[in-house]
Amino acid sequence: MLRGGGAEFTAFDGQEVLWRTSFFGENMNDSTASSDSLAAMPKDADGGDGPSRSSGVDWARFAERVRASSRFVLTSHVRPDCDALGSELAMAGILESLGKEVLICNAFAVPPNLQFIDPQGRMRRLDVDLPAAELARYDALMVLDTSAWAQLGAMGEQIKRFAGVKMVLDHHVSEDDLGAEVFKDVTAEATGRLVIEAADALNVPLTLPIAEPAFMALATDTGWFRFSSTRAGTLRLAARLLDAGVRPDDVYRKLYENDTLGRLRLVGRTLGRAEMELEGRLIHSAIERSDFEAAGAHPSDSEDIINMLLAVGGTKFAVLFVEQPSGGFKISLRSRCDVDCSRLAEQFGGGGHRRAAGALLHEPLPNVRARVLDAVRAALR
Ligand SMILES: [Mn+2]
Repeated sequence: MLRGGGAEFTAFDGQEVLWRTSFFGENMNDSTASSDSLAAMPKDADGGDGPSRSSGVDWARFAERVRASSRFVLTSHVRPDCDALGSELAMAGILESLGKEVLICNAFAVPPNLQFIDPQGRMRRLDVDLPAAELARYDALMVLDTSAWAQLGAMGEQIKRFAGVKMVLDHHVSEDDLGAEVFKDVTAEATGRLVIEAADALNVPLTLPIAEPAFMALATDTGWFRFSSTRAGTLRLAARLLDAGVRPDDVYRKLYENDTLGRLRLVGRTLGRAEMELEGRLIHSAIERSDFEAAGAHPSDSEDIINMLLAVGGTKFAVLFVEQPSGGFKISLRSRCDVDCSRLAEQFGGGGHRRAAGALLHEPLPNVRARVLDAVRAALR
């Protein structure tokens, strides 16, 4: 199971990523926050689209808007994934090659496991690395990979206040009125595609500093080219990025072969005690604080283990109980059937999506396990 984001992963892992950020002091009780970052998943083949054709974006208009401004602020969604970060960095490279001044400013810190994407440390965090008043120096603001206020965190207020040109470049279906001109293609498999189409529209050649983050965006949002959003055109676009010098083996290693031995041992302990019930439809496991210590693992190392449980053939529902550093047990729920995770999570004061949700219970493990599994069994019967 790959880590590192992606459209489907984001949907399944929205809760996971959300909780993960909680270890860094944010969103601890934010389990019902909208993290609707599920990309559109077009079912149809694209009929052999070239890499620079898109059905939703008026690229001539986009290019006109870009040419008319000179100092750009780029921003993206909280609980960032590689499509958010990679699209920002690639767009920064494009705009800079046109002689524009570019600031990347977000309402989040780049998560430790994704910091490799920004070797030059270009990402600024609003109010931490950059006072909000600085934004007034810029004459254009571009929001990438989201169109929802709920996903913008503290940048939302700054976007409302911003006096210059405002643009959105995105591929998500859900959309708020951000008071910006919207350049959107919901058939795009990643915002990273739209960024490359923008480069084409602006006649910017694909150098490695543009191509590499764009490749990370494209590869992760398509689950490394295996989700249903992957089309022939996806691979043609990827081929262009490889022509620009991207090394997929290098990117893959940074993304997915970057775990610690502690993480590996934690995975081993957790999978080793997994239990199945209901003729294999339900699978569950638990991680206690002592497991993190014994494995030498960091609290965030439990991320994504829930999805590994679903790798067993025939499983329809997975539950993972994870003891939190601050106390209590986080419950993660994943569904591969019509049982709605968010409804179950809501029974325990949590929330999330149909296919992925979570809650936090301050009770001993035997109680938590009994209560949650009883509810899940009842829902699965
Ligand atoms: Mn995306």
